[in-house]
Amino acid sequence: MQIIKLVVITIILCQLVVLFGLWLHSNYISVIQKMTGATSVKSHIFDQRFEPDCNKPQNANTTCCPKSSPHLVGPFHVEFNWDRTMESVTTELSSTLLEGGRYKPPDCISLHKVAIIIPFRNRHRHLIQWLHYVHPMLQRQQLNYGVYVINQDGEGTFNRAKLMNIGFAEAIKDDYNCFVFTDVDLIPINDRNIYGCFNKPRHLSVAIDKFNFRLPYLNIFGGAVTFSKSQYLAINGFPNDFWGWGGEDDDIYQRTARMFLTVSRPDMQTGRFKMIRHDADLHNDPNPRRFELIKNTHYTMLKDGYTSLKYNVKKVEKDRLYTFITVDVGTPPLVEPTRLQNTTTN
Ligand code: UD2
Ligand code: MN
Repeated sequence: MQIIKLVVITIILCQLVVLFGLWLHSNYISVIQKMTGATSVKSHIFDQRFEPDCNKPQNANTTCCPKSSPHLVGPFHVEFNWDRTMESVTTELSSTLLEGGRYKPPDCISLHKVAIIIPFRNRHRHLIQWLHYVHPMLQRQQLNYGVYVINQDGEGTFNRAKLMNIGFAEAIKDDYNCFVFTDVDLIPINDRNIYGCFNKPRHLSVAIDKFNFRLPYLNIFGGAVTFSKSQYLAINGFPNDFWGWGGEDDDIYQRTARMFLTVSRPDMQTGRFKMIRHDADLHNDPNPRRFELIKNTHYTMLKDGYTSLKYNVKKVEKDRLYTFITVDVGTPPLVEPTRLQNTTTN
């Protein structure tokens, strides 16, 4: 009798804990908003259905492109030829593109209107290879797209995630509904890996040659990812305060998991990439604060992100192959408050 009582009480307690967990999760945003005073992010956004552009009423009389493009070939050959120049790639591709690296399929309305955002500084050699292979692939995918290279001005500490926020802020002016954020050194080798948006934020670069075509760890979210406009806004964009190499991809994963629970991914054959080998860059040393920052993402994500983004555009250049936007991202805080505390107490 006693045992039955105990079991019943345990079951009831477990149910209460589960219910409390579910309540906390569904009210997460409002709870955090109360704690932080941040009010700009909507609550309860776990699954943002992606609405294709061509379903909009004004496009009712035109043909949407098919779900699967007839131009896809699957795996394709990629070889880094270092004799290629920006001029040779321009000659090769300019007839297919509009100013600023823009393209629309000629015969149908694309399901996706995609801004491709590349965080950048001093990687022209890589950009040449990327443009040579990825433009034709995006065209085979029948995307309506534009390529935005967001170039960090000056020699200060590199800030990849902030550059991606700036890319979103600048490209959204051209009315995109989907955003691909990709490293300049990642070249897809299967064109069935669609650079478009899905019902969840998507990790595209799941199988990279550098990692023997495997995920090095389950929650990796670096390389190339896609977000619809509303998915990106739901996570308050990316962090602005990761200066130097590393950690920002894990922060973005945590923001995404918090709002969408899981991410979308292609299968390991479709999601294959070649990564251009390179040495570490100047002014992009591993960020010593990255582990400490990632621990607090759930609390900081509403305060630090798209809604708190500050930057200055120095120059916008519309080349035939891309729009090149040079920006001042600012500098990392000189003395961090936690450091200051540590030094004064030690
Ligand atoms: C990994 C991640 C990358 C990012 C980085 C840590 C994968 C496949 N890649 O790449 O997404 O999370 O670690 O920050 O998981 N860049 C420049 N100039 C610079 C420095 C960086 O253009 O001076 C850009 C460029 O687009 C580059 C990207 O930032 O591809 C990432 O930097 P990385 O290539 O040095 O980092 P990596 O290869 O370790
Ligand atoms: Mn790299």
